[in-house]
Amino acid sequence: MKFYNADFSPNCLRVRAVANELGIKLDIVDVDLRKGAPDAMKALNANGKVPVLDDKSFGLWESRAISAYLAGKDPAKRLYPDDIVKRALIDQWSYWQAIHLGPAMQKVGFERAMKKKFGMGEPDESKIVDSVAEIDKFLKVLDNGLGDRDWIAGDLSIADFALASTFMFRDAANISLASVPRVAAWAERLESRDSWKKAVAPVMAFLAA
Ligand SMILES: N[C@@H](CCC(=O)N[C@@H](CS)C(=O)NCC(=O)O)C(=O)O
Repeated sequence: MKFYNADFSPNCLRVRAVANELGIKLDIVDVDLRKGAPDAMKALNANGKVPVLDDKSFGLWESRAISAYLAGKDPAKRLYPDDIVKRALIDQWSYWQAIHLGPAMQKVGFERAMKKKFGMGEPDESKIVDSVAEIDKFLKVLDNGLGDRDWIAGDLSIADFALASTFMFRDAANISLASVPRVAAWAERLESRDSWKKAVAPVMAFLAA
């Protein structure tokens, strides 16, 4: 399966980690978005955004949908189980990450870490006051949601990978988890998995460059 990827992208990271967890080898095609997406990718995703999966000409975009599709290829691993309650919880946290936590984290990550890296100027804290306050609120929601569970929906699932990728800029963007110990422990648990370490290595190389 061909996978159109960008190393700095949290959306690509979550899919690479899910594929690693499943033992699925993706044929990575690195895309330099500043130069524009390749035609073969745009033919599959007219949005021109990564990630895009090409599974024998079946094109699929939206990272969480790709994660669910890959999980469906190996149901025994139960990363996206059939049970409707479990699946509903996985969807709930995945959508929440996509619509609420993720955008706030991305705004702060861009302003504090990526803006300078992309040569787009110095960080401007006045632009992210609302997002910083939102993150504070959302992290408490996640901390309560985890409760005494190891994983957000009970067992390890694609929702954990969806959520985890949103934290990839946290050190570079100075986002502390000190006040949310269950989130900190969960992040450490997930980030110590081989699947994650392998997926995140190119991100760390990108941030360090
Ligand atoms: N909701 C999409 C977001 C995809 C997205 O925004 N990708 C970014 C990289 S993180 C991108 O390709 N940006 C390039 C552009 O917008 O031209 C997903 O989860 O896959």
